[in-house]
Amino acid sequence: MPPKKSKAAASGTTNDKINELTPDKENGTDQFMTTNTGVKINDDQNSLKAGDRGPTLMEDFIFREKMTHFDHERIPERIVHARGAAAHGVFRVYEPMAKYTRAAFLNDTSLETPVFVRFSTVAGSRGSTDLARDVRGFAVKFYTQEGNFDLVGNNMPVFFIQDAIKFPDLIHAVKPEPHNEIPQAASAHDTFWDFISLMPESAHMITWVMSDRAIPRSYRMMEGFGVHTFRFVNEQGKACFVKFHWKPLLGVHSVAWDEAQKISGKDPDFHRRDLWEAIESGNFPEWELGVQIVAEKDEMSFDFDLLDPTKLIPEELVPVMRIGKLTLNRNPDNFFAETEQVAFHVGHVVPGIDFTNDPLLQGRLFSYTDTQLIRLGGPNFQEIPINRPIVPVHNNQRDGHMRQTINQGRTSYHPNSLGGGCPYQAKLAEGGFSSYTERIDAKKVRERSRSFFDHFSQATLFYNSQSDVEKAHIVKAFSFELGKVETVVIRQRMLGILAQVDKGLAAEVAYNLGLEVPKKPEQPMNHSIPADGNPKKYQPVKVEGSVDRSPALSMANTIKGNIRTRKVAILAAEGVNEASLTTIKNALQAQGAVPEVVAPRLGEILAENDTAIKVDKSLLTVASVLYDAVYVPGGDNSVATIADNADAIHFLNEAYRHCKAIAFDAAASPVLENTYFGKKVLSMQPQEDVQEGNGVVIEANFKRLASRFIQAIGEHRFWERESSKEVPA
Ligand code: HDE
Repeated sequence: MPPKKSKAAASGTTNDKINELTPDKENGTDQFMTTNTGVKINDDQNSLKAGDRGPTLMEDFIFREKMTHFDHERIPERIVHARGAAAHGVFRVYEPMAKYTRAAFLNDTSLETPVFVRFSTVAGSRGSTDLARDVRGFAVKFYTQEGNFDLVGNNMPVFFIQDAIKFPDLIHAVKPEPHNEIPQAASAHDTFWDFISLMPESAHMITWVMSDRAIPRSYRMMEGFGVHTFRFVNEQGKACFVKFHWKPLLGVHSVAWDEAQKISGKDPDFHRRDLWEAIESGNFPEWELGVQIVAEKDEMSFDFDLLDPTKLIPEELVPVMRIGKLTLNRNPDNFFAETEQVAFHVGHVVPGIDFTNDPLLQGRLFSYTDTQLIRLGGPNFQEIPINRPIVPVHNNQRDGHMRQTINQGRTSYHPNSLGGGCPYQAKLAEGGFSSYTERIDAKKVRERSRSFFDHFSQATLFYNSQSDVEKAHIVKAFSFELGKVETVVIRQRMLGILAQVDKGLAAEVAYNLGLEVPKKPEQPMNHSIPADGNPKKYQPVKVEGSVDRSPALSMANTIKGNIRTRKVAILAAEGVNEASLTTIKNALQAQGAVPEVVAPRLGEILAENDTAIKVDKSLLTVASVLYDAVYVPGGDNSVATIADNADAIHFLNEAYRHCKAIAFDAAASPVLENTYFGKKVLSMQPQEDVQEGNGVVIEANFKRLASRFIQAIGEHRFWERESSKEVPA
């Protein structure tokens, strides 16, 4: 018998539990190694040779099988959204939605619909960093009892372009430049901004991408949007328009841009790891599904076109109704088999959900299956386990590469009599899908509706709805990205676009670029030369919208106060005051936070009272950018060591710079003196209010210390610090 695998004793921390040795589900504890034909392998260490110093023999079928399989392990990565992470979960609706849709999974409140959700970045390749400034994909596969429904959305509610025919251009422009394949997973380069500056319709989306939404703290703290307007259709065949939203229960939070760039070096898997660890530790990420419903008769009652994917419906005009909850509760067993092979498609809908004529959506309906044919190698990708519906599949499709189903019988056509007429077509009442009978009566044209020509009003609405801090971040992001553009005329053209979004925004970015905002912005022509040759007809227009501020668009108004899963570093060394460390650690854990003892080296540290304390991470392997907050406990020796350790002081300086909650046991105040912010902060203490203390808590009483620190972490960030002149460059 093969040796049984041992199971390591479970110990305290989350990470220990995650890393605990467990037998493979697949192999159990007593399986022999075999070839793919099931032959038991007796030696997996040596190939078959003519003599122990001789050549390898062709005859070695075990070697050849293993190597051939290895040589074919890679499949083409997704052309966009290549970098991703996913999880399994469930969805449950709160109230029957029968008034709007006949979709069964949105009507039965007792039903838990299994889901598989994949988050992704768009531009980078499979091995790129999670923290790139980018849109995030938010793709949900619902395995419903009426077949699979895929809601393939993003974490921003609008898109760059209005017509799918421009998608290859957009993606070619943002991907690494073709002559030298630089830069990876970054939009800060000439070809991208060349394209954007010539596409005024991208003004709204690009303002979102330059906001902190493009650098989320966690996949678990992002909103999701279906982007397009879809249709719900009820049992009576009556339709309404619907926009889909995902609202994270942990709120919407981001990191700082400087931090994002540093995380990319310290832990390029930051988001992937965060999702994985949260689920492994039982902190299941949750979102509410929201819908904005618009009656058919109101289709034309907005100052923008519902079919235009560069527009959102302000929540002030149509509130988001929260109709159900998504919980992610299980990590994939195998990244390739599930996360890589999952095939989403906007065209996977179930009865009760239907499309609109949004030209971007219409183009997507073609693209997704087409891409799977090459990526997954043929038409049978729906048979891969992660893609299979939970309901049986019966049709007359046959054969093709890697067919898994063994169809029985003679009939693979319909109608037939030999097969008893099976499989039958389902009537509407039997759950058959029937497309919404929208009336179409039009000329066949290559044109865009005039109602799509307002490219700037909602960009302005978005910018106006941001807090001062958010606006400052947008200015910085544009300045960074355009600063990396080498062709001056592109920068100038882009300033012309920004001037139409907001004059102040354009002026600030122009200042940072050392340029003037063009007096008369170059007005790029929007679309093709029309058949009548009159390009004027195609110039963008600006419409006065009925909403000039939408609080829902600002992350400053998100949910705060929940510190579950927030990572807190406790900087300690030999001689730490055990009570000072443990009391705060326990208080944080009680609130669901994840404190980790970070010390100059791994192993254990001996506290003042001789208790041995386990070190979770050493200063050599972590950095402040991987934590949400930091605490320095007392203990003379520990305080002296930390005060003298350049990495520890850098840790604190950086945490301050990134506006994070920081707490000091009053006995650890000497450490503060070596930080750049110490003097300022000490002069502001003591403060009862964490806001007044600007997120830095210094306190001798452990109970008060814990409660003020927890309150500060719950605020997420103290962005006001950024205006401080003392922040080092
Ligand atoms: Fe996609 N998109 N897309 N997209 N998209 C793909 O399909 C495409 C668009 C989105 O985790 C591809 O299987 C076109 C908008 C996500 O596997 C491809 C257009 C939105 C994912 C494709 C768009 C999305 C994709 C590449 C313009 C938000 C990742 C691999 C008409 C609503 C899904 C694949 C996953 C993936 C085409 C625009 C979301 C090539 C042609 C708008 C989340 O088929």
